[in-house]
Parts: sequence; structure tokens; C-alpha cells
Amino acid sequence: MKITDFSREIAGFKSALIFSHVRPDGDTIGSAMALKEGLKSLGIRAETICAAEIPEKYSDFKLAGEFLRDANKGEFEAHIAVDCSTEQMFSNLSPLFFSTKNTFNLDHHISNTKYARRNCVIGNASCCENVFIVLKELGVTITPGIANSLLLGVVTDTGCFAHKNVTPATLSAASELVSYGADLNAINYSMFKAQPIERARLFSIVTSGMKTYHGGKLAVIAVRAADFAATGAAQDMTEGFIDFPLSVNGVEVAVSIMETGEKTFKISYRSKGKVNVNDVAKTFGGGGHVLASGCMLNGYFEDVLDKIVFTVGNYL
Ligand SMILES: [Mn+2]
Repeated sequence: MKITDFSREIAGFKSALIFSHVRPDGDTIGSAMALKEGLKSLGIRAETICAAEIPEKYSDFKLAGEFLRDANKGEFEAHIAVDCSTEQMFSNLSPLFFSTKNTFNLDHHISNTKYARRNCVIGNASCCENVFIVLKELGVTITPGIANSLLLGVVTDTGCFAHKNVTPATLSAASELVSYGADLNAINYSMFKAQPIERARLFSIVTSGMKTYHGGKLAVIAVRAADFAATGAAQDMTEGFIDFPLSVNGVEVAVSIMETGEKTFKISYRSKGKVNVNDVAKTFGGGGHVLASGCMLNGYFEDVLDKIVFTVGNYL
């Protein structure tokens, strides 16, 4: 659906519950917080919800901290998903999401499965850019807090404007958001520079175990359960690890294999541009973008690694 219709329709409800995805990132958090504040300013009762806890590093953001972990069915007229490409990303909140007939889906992933009744997918670099368009269409006053939330998503989904997904529209949106009071330097520092010692220790273990395949075109890092145990790091601290193997000269595809449970692995793919890793992830039931995607795989680590090395090889 068109974004103008999306904006008009969601503004017609008295209450809205905004869903963020599990393993929450800056984009889903920023999108949800900004949309919540925007809808509230229009007199709509709005709350944000996420099946997972919001990582500590987002606590600096003024609007953060008020994500519900559960809600009653029928409590909100509309349910709006932000930055969620599939319904699996609601995890255990999926039944709640679909418990109203008024389900909305605002996203920027080209692989979005259009699971809601009303789906608005625009391939901007971040979902926050789409939320920004919605808020402006609704005439919402962009406060510094809203601007900061929106810029959080733009900055995190673009690696602070360093990824190939950045377009002139991304930079215009960012420029506007800074003029509305968003603090680019503070966001960049807290998202990409500051880190707890546990993360630094985990990073050194993981990168020292990096392996390359296919003549150095594929680089793989693995984050094993034992590494988390040895360092005390949390799973959500691994964001950004994959940029290191991708940075190696000659590497076209980087893969991170994270052990999230017994014989359960979360796989992330990044490409420099020659390989469409959305296609790679799709062969395993996952998806994402051309340059960044992911999937889940089950089995013994060695088998999972073999499957990935073989499959990526078909695309190199
Ligand atoms: Mn996103």
C-alpha cells in the first residue's frame, strides 16, 4: 500500500500497539519509539512492545525503556509492526499481533513477506526513514527526542552512513533530523565506539578464530556458546562483529555463525556487492537485503559450517 494511505489509516484509530522484532536493533527500536511519540502527540494511545529485552546500550535514549513485554488481546485497536520482515520476528508475540483484524506492517526489507492485512514496504536504508515520512504526513511536530530516535535507526542500519544502502534520500532525512535536534555525534559514539569490556574480550576471541575459504573470498567467524561463557558477554553484544571479516581485502562475503542454543545457530551474511546474500539466506529459509541477510540453522556446528561454505561457494 502507499505510504500516504498507511499514514491516513493508522491515524484513524484511538489506540495502537507498535511491535519491534526480536534481537532488537537501533532501527526497530528507533522506529517504534518515534512512531509511539508521534501517535501520542495526535491523541492516540500508543505503546511499544517487543518479545525480547531491549539491550542496555539503548538505555541512553530518552524515549527508550518503555517497551512492554506482553499485552492483553483487544487492548489496542491497531497493531503496527516496524522493521519486521517476517511474522517469525515477533517470536512469542505472534498470536498477539494477529489477534486484531487491524494489522499493519511498515518496513524497508525487500524480502518482507507482507504478513499483515495492510503492508507498506519502501526500500529505504532504514525503517526509520519510512516512519519519518509517516510522521511528516501526519503533521507531527518533530521534537528533538523523536528526531534522535529516528536518526538512531538511520545511523545503525547504515553503519553511520558507511554502507552501500545510503542514498541521497537517506542523507536528506539525516540532515533534516539533525536540524530538528538529533545528536549525530552522541548516537555514533554510543552505537559504534563505546563498548563493555566483555564485548571487547569476545571480539578478540572471535576474530582470532576467523577462517577463510574459496581462495579468500569467503571469511567466516563463529561465536560459540563457550565464548559467551568465557567472557560473560551477552548475545546482543555481537552486533558489528561481522564488519571485521568483511573488511579483509579479497573477501566478497562474510558470515557470522552465532550459537544461540543447543545445536541452534543464527547465521548472518554480508556482501561487498558482487554476491546477493539475500538469495544465499533464502536457500536456508531466511532473507534480508542484497548486502545483508540472515537465517537460522540447526545441527552440529561442523555440519552447519560445511553447508554454509558449500552454498556461498555456489554464488561466488
Ligand atoms: Mn532496519
